[in-house]
Amino acid sequence: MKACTLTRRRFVKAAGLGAAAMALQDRAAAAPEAPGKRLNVLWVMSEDISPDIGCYGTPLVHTPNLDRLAAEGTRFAHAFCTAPVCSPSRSAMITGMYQTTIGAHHHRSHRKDGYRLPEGVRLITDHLRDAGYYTCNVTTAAPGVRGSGKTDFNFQCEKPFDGTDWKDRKEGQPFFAQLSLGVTHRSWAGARAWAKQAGLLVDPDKVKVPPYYPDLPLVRDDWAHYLDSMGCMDDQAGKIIQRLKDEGLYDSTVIFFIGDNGRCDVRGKQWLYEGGISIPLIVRWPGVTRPGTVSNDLVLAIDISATILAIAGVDVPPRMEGQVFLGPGARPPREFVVAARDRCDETVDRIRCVRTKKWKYIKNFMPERPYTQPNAYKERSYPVLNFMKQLQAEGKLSAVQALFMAPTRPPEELYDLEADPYEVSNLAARPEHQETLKSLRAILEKWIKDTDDKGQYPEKPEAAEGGLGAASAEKKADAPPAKGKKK
Ligand SMILES: [Ca+2]
Repeated sequence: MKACTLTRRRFVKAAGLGAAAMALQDRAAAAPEAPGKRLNVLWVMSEDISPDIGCYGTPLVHTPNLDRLAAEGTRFAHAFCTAPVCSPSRSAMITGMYQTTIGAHHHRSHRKDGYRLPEGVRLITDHLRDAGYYTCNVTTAAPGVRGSGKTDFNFQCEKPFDGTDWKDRKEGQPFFAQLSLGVTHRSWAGARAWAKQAGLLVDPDKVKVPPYYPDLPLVRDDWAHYLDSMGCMDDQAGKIIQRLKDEGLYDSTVIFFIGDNGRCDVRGKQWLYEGGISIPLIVRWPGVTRPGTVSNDLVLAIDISATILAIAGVDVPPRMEGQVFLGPGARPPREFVVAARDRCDETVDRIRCVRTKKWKYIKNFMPERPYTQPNAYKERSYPVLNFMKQLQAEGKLSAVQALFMAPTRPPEELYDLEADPYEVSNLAARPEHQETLKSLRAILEKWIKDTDDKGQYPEKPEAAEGGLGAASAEKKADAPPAKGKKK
């Protein structure tokens, strides 16, 4: 998809316009086409994907529908989830709050303890319902396509959605639909079967393996299998878009497409490297997004939550941490984003990161523990992890590959993402980068204080016990989809 080659931003820059004018034109854009008419919102989230889609520059994948969506709307090059794993990330998105603020930060820790959201924090669907919207978590997405219906909220709540299909709304009622696509979740069996039939299997010999992985057949195969899932997911996204068109809703519906967390791999899902927190974000907002634009603004997934309220004409609650990032009422772009990793299943950890456009600062609060702490889910689901452990024991990893196998972690990591996009050269101890380190450390410390990051407090034993069931739940989610069944 080459429509993104000359972005509006680059064009404005080339034309010599000032930064302020550029920001105004890019972000405030035009008013919606039909003032007064309330737009529908469709929020599609695909499981466990990094921006590995054609329009993001990924070769070998076949994603014509999402590439077209990006050509008709805006692609965000710097979008991030607030947590690199499902339940904290989705808890944040549905509330517009950092999971660390609302006590939902330990993955699936509140399944048995009746934990409820703090006073004054509501689901965006509650706000939307009050505003007259029909809310649904779509299962019957389009002919031949099922949404997984997953919520995975790490708190108890009643009736987060009104139904499972926007067709059940009242006549003339606007809708908010959330839709989870599960085909990109490991084990990718259903997606690969689709790709094989379509003649779109990715050739493992052609994939580009990150330098922190050993370039060996098992790794190439696993990476190619992940990329295989993109084509099937894109096909499903295309069918959903076609349904909107068939129903005459395409130009009255704002579409957000994202991943719920990064790819399910070593240094991906469950960690705060780019593979874990960087997600695709494509927005088509009729009358607001300009075709084929690319935005380099830093956006958090919780900013989508706030923006959806704005689309619906709902005042964003002052307490909401997500901020409107697009359209009328857009706030100035973020100068940094923060993401957090806490206990996942049986594996206790606390990691925080601050990311600017250039820098990534990571704080390991438990540096005495290795990156590769024992974790049943990851040991079962990440073949590359087990393979790398074996190669490490045999002394066959390069220095860069061995970084992640170290028995302990540095308390702080600092990466220059422009010079080192794979985050393998930790600059935290370099004298010339101490000012940068100090300023990012200060940002994190202030954020922890300002948001009252709940990760700083000990977990209640009953919640910790509840989280141990998460591994078996994830195992169920990993099962290959049965033909014709929910994927
Ligand atoms: Ca996920």
